[in-house]
Amino acid sequence: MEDFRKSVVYQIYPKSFYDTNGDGLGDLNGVTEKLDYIRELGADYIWLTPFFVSPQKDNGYDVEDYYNIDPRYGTMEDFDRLSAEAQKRGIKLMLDMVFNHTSSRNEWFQKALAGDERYKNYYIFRKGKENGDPPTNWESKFGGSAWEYVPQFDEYYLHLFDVSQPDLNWDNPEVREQVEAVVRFWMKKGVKGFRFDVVNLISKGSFEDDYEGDGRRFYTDGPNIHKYLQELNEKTFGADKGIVTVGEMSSTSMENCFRYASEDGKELSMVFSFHHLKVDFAGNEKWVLVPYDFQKLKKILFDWQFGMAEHHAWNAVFWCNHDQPRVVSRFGDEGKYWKQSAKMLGTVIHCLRGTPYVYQGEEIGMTNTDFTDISRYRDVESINYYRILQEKGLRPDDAFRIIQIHSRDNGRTPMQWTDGQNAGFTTAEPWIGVNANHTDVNAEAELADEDSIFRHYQKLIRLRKELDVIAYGDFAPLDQKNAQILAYRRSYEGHTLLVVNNFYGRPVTWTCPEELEGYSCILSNYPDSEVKKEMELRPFESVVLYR
Ligand code: TEU
Ligand code: CA
Repeated sequence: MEDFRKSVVYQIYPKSFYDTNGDGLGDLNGVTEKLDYIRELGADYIWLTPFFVSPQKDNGYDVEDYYNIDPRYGTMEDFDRLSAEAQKRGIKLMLDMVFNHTSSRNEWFQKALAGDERYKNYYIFRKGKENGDPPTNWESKFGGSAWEYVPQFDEYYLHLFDVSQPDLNWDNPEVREQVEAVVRFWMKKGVKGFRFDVVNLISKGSFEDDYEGDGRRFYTDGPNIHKYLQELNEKTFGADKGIVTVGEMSSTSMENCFRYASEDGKELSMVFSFHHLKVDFAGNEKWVLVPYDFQKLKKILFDWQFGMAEHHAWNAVFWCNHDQPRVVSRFGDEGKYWKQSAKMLGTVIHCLRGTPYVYQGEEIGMTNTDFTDISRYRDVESINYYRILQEKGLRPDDAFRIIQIHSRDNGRTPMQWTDGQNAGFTTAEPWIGVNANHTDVNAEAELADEDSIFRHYQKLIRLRKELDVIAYGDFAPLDQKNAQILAYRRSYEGHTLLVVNNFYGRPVTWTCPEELEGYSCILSNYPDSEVKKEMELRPFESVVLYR
């Protein structure tokens, strides 16, 4: 069985990774060309976000055809070559399966719209209310009502995301069979990993108005969710113990994750949860400007570490993905302590109990965008909310400031390969702007520097393979309430790891609650960290002690 506890996954957003045919869009051949870079980093898996045929309203999370490659990204031959070249280097591919919804251009939805009852039942159509309102007051995650009116039926269809992303009806057994067929198709092509997009939203509960929230409590971790996941597992990837799976769990509860990611293997290998990334929200409200809550961040991370271990379930651990702002800009310091804080944040994640995910560019310290005008943004969610915030009464400048901080495009600007034109990403006009800081922040410079963020990530990945305590150890918080420090202990078969991090740009003195007899410092982001009970931690200093 594949030991995913010793593995690290590198996430690629192909559109922004590397363009090989000069059309301004990254492509599959671009991934193939950069495989040696990923091998150098040391990752075991590449998670590729969707490259299937799609109108790209949501950059491929709107799938028109699950069996073919979008020509913008390449051909099936390109995919097969990528797969073979990755295999030569010991790298496995993890594909992104979007089954909560399809694109409205998907053949199934087109047949539904044409009135074919069989296909109408693939989706969720409902009559409106007596007064002509949509069936429920639920809000789409991208803004506005979650229902779209279809005049020819005098009915609405449900879309939890964009109007071009109708939700599939998983209660229809035929839909589940279709989904299983897709997974089996990609398994036959040798794929060894799957990430399932918003998979805890597939089982809808009752269609009621929500007077407390946006509707999510009626469809999140819904009534048949465990049944559907177990069935998918049994009929597809469960047959191959070498396959690793991760479910993206939107607004989930830890209790459900105990089951989604239980080590009994009946559902998935592991889960992404997002509570630790909502610490700069106001409750569930993302479109606000509030400083992040450090104590809350710690508490959520630690509660999940503890809870999942106690219930024999496995976490995916991460700061970044294609939906999140860049972590060095978010919880670090992209200015003066750029290097130190990026390394510190990497250390925090990689020494936790769970499988770490590195998102393209994180390993070179890429930052949020430098966009100063809304016309530079591409993400449907950002564009919608810029309008919605103004409709709610915000001044354009204030709305824009919120978009700058929270936009998903922060994570989607082109990978910065060099200090040259377009950061070496493309020879054409890139589909989304390149950050001007590529002159300083780029892979070439990182590879040339023995003390770089890249080299630090490389060490972290190597350490997970070398030290069982990182992969298998128990977790315990240290001095959890400390106002400035995030520290924890991992222990396994007589070995102990202490991970101590200063989250702020000012020094702090910290008395380690452990006796430090026999420990040595195996990793730090300063050249001269010492093993001392009274620690003088410099700005964003991070030390890993091992015994
Ligand atoms: O994202 C799920 C999701 O709910 C969030 O990422 C959401 O886009 C954001 O937090 C709202 O503020 C997944 C994919 O990762 C994302 O790229 C897709 O847009 C979405 O599903 C729909 O498929
Ligand atoms: Ca291209």
